Amino acid sequence: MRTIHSEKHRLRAPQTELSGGRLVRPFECPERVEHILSRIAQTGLGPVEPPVAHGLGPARAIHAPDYLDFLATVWERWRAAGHEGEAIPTVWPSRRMGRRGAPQAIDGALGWYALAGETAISSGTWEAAQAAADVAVTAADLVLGGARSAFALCRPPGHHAAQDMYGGYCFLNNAAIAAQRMREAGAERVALLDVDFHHGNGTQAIFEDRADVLFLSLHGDPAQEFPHFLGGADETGVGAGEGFTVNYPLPPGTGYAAWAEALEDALGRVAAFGADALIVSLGVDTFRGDPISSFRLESDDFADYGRRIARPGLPTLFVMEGGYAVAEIGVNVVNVLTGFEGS
Ligand code: SP5
Ligand code: ZN
Repeated sequence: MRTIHSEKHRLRAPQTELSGGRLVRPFECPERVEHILSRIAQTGLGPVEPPVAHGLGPARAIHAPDYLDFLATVWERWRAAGHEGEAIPTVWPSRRMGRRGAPQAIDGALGWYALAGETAISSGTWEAAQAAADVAVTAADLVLGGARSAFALCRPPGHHAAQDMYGGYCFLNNAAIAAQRMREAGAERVALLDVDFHHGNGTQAIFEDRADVLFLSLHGDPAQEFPHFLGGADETGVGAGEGFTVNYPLPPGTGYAAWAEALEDALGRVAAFGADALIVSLGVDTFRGDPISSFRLESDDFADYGRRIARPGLPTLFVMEGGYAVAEIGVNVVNVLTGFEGS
């Protein structure tokens, strides 16, 4: 399997994450990618190649113009306002507010576009986010060109980013951008399976009113887990998209047997949908050692579910999302990919 990867991910290197009332070193850190790359080399998974630059066109097909302008300028505006730390929102257009649109001041604009406050913005964030989108598009093009599978080693991740919202470590929704790319290249139906521990709220929001992209997500129950406000089993799509959103919220402590049962149901729906291609939002924060999550998958379980994901026999694009047990992330990710390939 070919991997697409950009060194520009290193430009996304914030020093702070607001966690438990403290500013800590971010869980979503550059070493994650280094561990995955060394495991790819160690196992001989396949070549690692840089992305083709596509400009903002593919991102514009998913994200709002004002949101992209915000991302492109937020860091300069934050510095121009005289702030010395990294950009973190402190105020939101919460319930019973938010009638006035994005405010002029950067402090207000941050809250307007942020869905969470843990994700600090720093100098190279926008450049890294654009490179991650290029990675996803380049890998999607490999699959469109006839490859059985490809791995988009995206960083920063994407599945929490909606049309006009960032947070949960995400800025551009790499998997959604790839799905749209596939649609525009002629795939009539795309299934997007999100196995990250967290609900893919951004991806759901982007596709909830569409019948051409089936979104399925296995995740920690939002009653207990981030992102808290989306991901219930009763969210099944909107309008023409009714029936094309499927959520599997699972309780803290979920182990592989229960998780795999949900996966089997999801794969059955992928087959019934008649997808032309499958995109996997691949987060390995379901691992039992993950520092911010509560599922209990073992490293071997990742290989097992990689095999199961191969079963529908679809051209498959894996897009990197979360996973914060850094020492084990390489083994867990590559286990999914080799499980898929070996089956
Ligand atoms: C892509 C992705 O996996 N994003 C996840 C973002 C989660 N950020 C907030 C997590 C808060 C978790 N707090 C639990 C701490 C347990 N020690
Ligand atoms: Zn996650």
